[in-house]
This record gives sequence, C-alpha cells and structure tokens, in this order.
Amino acid sequence: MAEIEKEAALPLKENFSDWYNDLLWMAEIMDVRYPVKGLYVWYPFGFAIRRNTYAIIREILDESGHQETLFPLLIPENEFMKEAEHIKGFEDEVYWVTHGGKDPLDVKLALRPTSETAIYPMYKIWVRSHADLPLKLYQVVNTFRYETKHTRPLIRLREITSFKEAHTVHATWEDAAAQVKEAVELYTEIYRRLGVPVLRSRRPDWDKFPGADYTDAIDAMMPDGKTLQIGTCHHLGNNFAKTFDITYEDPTGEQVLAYQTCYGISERSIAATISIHGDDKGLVLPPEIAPVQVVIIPILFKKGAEEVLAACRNVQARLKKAGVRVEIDSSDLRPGAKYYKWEMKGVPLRLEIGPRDLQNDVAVVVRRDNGEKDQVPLPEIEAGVLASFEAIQENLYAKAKAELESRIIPCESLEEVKETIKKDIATIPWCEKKECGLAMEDEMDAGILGIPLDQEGNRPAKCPICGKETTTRVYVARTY
Ligand code: 5CA
Ligand code: ZN
Repeated sequence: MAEIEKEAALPLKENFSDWYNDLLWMAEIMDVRYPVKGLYVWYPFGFAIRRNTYAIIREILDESGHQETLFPLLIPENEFMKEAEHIKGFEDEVYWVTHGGKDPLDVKLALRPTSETAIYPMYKIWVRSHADLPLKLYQVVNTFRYETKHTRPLIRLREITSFKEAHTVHATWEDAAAQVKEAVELYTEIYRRLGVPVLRSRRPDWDKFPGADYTDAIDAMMPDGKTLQIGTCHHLGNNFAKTFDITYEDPTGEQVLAYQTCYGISERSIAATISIHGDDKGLVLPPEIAPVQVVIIPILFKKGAEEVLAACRNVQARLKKAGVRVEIDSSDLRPGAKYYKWEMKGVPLRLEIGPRDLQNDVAVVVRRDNGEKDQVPLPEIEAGVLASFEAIQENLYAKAKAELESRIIPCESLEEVKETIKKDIATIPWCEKKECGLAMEDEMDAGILGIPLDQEGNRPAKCPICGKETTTRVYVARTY
C-alpha cells in the first residue's frame, strides 16, 4: 500500500487544480495527451460514467415529453449567417470546413458550435399548424468552439463531446417562458440525481445567449469557490422565428410567428459531479452513475480459500440479478492495494468476505462516501446494498448542499465582495440598472453571475453604486 501511494499519490483536494488534473488520469476518466489543444479522449471507465450520466438526462427529458433526434454536424454558411446577434456571439469561435479534398467548396460549412442554424431551417418545414406545437426535440452531439480562454478537460473544450441541446417551439411568448421554467426544473432534478446542488439565476442582460430574450442559468460551486455554469435555458422570443420564417397556422387560419427556447448541458455535468464529491483518495461516485457499484474483495487464507471464492461468486450472481453492477477483485494484489485501487475509482460500496464472515453468514460492507463499516447478513445482501445506495445518494447531496449554503456570503460593500470571492460566493444588492451593474463588475474585478430565480423576502438594501434601495441581491463569484 505504502509503495503504491508513493508511486502515484493523488494531490490533496485542497490543491484543487492539481487534484483535478491528476484524478482524471489516475481514475481513468480522460486522457489529455491527444495532440490537438482542447480535445481529449475518454477512457472506457470515464465513458461508462458518461453513459450512465446521460441515461439520467435522457430519462428525465423523455419523461417530460421531449423526443431525441439527430441533425448534421455541418451548417452551410448562408444559414449560419442569418441571425445577426447569433453570428456576433459565435463568429470568433467557429471552425470552418472550406475544402472537399482539393476542391474549394462553393458554400463554406461551419462545424456546429450549437445547432440553432442547423435545426431551424428544418423547423420552418416541419411546423405547420398550432396542432404541431409545442415541438420539443433534443440531441446529444459533439459541437466545436474555438475557445480562446484556457482549455480544460470536461470544463472548457474545443470539441464538446457530450452537448445535449434541446430546441422547442411554442405558440406564444408565455408558453416559451413556461418552457424555460420547466427546463430549469428538469435540470435541477438531473443534478439532484447526480448529488449536485445548484444555483439558479437569470443572467444579466449583457451576458445572455446571443439571439435570446433572456437566459436562465444553473451553476455549481467547485471546491475552490469558483462557479461552473453547468446548464443554460434560453428564451429565444421570436428572434430566430423571424429570421428562419418559422410560422404556424393558428386556429383562426392565420399564419403567425412561433416562439422558441433552447437549453443545453455538456460534460461539465460530469466535471461538477466528480469535483464536488471526490476526496483525497479519489473519485466518490453517486451509485446511479458508478460503472462499478460494488466491488467484492475476497479475504483469502490458505485454508478455506475455495469456499470464500465460491461465496463471493454467489453474492456477485445474486447482486447482478438485483440489477447491481458488481465485480469481484480476485487479483493477486494485497487487500490494501485493492482498497486503494477501487477507492480511486469511486466504487460506492466495498464488500469484504473472509472465512470468519462466512462462519457468521455476513459480509463486511464499507461505504466509499463516509468510510462507515457495517456487517450485513448474507441472506439479506441485496436489500442491504440497495438501502446503502440510497443512503449514499442522500448523504452526497445533503453534504454538498450544506457546503454550498455555508459558502454563499451576503455582502454589503464591493470591498467585502472582493475579499469574499477569493474563496466563496458573495451576494450584493443591485438596483438592476445596467450602468450600476457594469460599474460594480469593474470595481469587483468579477462578473455578476445573475439574479437568483428563487429569492424573496430580502430586506431592502442600498445599491453600492447609486445608493438606491432595492430588495434584489445578485450572486457574484469567480467563474470557470
Ligand atoms: N444553444 C444553446 C442551448 S443548447 C447554447 O449553446 N447554450 S450555451 O452556449 O450556453 O451552452 C450550453 C452549455 O454548454 C453551457 O451552459 C455550458 O454548461 C456548456 N458549455 C458551453 N461551452 C462549453 C465548452 N467550451 N466546454 C464545455 N462545456 C461548454
Ligand atoms: Zn444602482
């Protein structure tokens, strides 16, 4: 155990950036050695986490009336260039395909940075009548953004490999607003399943999605106190409907413009989950997304080894039948080395079975999230394991929520904010005037994250710039 730890010691989590980088390869999530900046490779273990995470996302979208679809990667320049605000927001980030073989293309093709301009020309054809609405589709695809800020695996990519984007069409502005609200709830639920508590806020107008009426966003707090935007829901008004001519026949037979929304999540969902729950020993995974949920470690002595192994195989078969992803580690490693390995991989439960346990008809069950050890009678092992999964899920969320809440610090002055956001998240009164917001950002040397969606009951306080009384407080944080 000692030698192994020395060979490949994970930095302490308090050194978050080093910890994160080393965890990605030590737990076999991403390999960063691909020779193009901002592009990374999923290890199979990381990819299994991704598959389980996106199964939750798909389940929640499918159950709420969305349908999955798939659009092309390439967008013709003329479609891409239709919506003025959208172009302004994305033109510096687009990769262009200019040639087919040696021939220059007549029409340049954009690699989608997001798919509005791929999808909406088809929506123009598909949306005919009010009976077609609402239309709620999503796809999970790769998108490309020529990011100029510091790139980081799972966090800021030039090829976003796991971009879930939903695009909806509605009859009225109000219907679209209700859809944005629903999307925020669905995202909150997705993150609840990942044990990740979220901040929900309306972005300031100068920070909304290019082409949107407004943007509601979901952020997570990373261990270093910086926030990570892990989902955005945009009300597109009829801005795109106008440029792409998306109209429908209303019940009186008139052609009217449709209203739209879009909302997206990327593999940042996985970055947040592993960063928030992980510890000095490695990954800590919520059972639902753990590729291996239970590892059985046979404790072997010369005498009775066969019996122990047979019992382990029996427990494995029973757990499998109960739907649990379970492995036996019967390798030659010593138990300590096995513990170290599976702890790094974030396996939620470790079962140890040795000769003495067999005599007592029990297994020793050890929880990865809090290290608690328990003896569970073998005849009830399925129920015991499933109950532990629930307890782990609850504990991860509760712990993260308490941590988040304790690190949101109400401030009254910009000086206080500056000090607070060195390690935590601040709130500060804001009169909601743009010039005050921009002046505050300038002085704080940090952006306003947004106006919390859920705030009420604030006592009136003074805007630190103009002194006007307001009950609005905004989140301020350093961001990824
Ligand atoms: N069309 C809309 C909704 S799908 C859209 O593109 N919105 S977005 O630009 O805000 O992106 C959606 C989400 O993708 C963001 O909230 C963020 O969580 C994630 N994201 C954006 N850029 C990157 C990037 N370079 N790497 C990883 N994730 C990203
Ligand atoms: Zn003000």
